[in-house]
Amino acid sequence: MQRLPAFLKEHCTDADVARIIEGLMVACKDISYRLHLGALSGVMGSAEQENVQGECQKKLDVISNDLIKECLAAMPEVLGLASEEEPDPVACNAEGQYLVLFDPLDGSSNIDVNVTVGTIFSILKAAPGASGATAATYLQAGSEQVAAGYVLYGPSTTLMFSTGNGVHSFTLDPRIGEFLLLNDKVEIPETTSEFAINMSNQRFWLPQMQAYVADLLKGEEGPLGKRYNMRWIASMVAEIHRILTRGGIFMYPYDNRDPSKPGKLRLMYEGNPMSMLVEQAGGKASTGFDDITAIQPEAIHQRVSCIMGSAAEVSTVVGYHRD
Ligand code: AHM
Ligand code: MG
Repeated sequence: MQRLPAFLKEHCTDADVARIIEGLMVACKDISYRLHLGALSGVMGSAEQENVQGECQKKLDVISNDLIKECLAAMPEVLGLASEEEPDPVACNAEGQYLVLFDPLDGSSNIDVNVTVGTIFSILKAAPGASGATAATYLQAGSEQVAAGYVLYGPSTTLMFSTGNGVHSFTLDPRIGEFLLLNDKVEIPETTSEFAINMSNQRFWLPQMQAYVADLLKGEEGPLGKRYNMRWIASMVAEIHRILTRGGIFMYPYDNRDPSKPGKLRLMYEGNPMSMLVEQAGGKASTGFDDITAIQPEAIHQRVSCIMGSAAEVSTVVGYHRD
């Protein structure tokens, strides 16, 4: 089985991007180790502080953020970073050309109950002369991403990434501390009968989304003509991993709980990187109205409505929004 460094050398045309992905994996291996020790690592529970979005941080959110930051700051290729856990972008090395945006530990409400979480990353190229400390440097559409991926910390630790030429999956072999290639061309089946959505928000959705899910629930007798099954892990990484493995549709759509937040998930380090992976694997990613990766971001922590997965099912949802 091919090791990650050899695979990157062979398949990634940009050596800087390859080094950044390898560097990120040093931090992710450390996070994986700590998560697998669980309560024995002494890092469970709340950090008793809030992030910029008013969410209560877990100790492991903070530790994971610090581990990744430390790794990236030491890399000459990295101009700056932006994180879910940092209010503002952080400048790294003035000679670097790349920006790394990340959610250090997504789905962290799952940590204390020993359920899958993950790290999500997106890599952008900075304009010449741009500053790593300025938000404007980072505000590029998802279609500009040069690479994106996630590391899933589940029963095994899996890396899934794309540098724009398909999606590749690796598993961490903890015996040798290396990511080994599992599948060099991950593809999402075009159709599905499995959906993932947090149904408790139903009354807050747009009428279009309410109509689509109502039709889903009608099964064989409804206009969609098939019986669907449902999953909800409350960990986007786990949800997208399932979809990249066997198809499906994941939705965290717009809701009007708080009109200032169009959806719960963040565009730049959740919506965009996951959209790149889904699209590179043959699926689709939309807000219901627009392609997620076409959105011109206005803020680092901007929210976005996410509907992504098997291409035919996402097109069906887009159809409900158009009509
Ligand atoms: P987080 O970045 O604070 O962990 O929030 C993102 C997570 C996603 O992984 C998941 O899809 C969603 O929040 C679950 O939210 P909810 O608890 O509302 O179902
Ligand atoms: Mg998150």
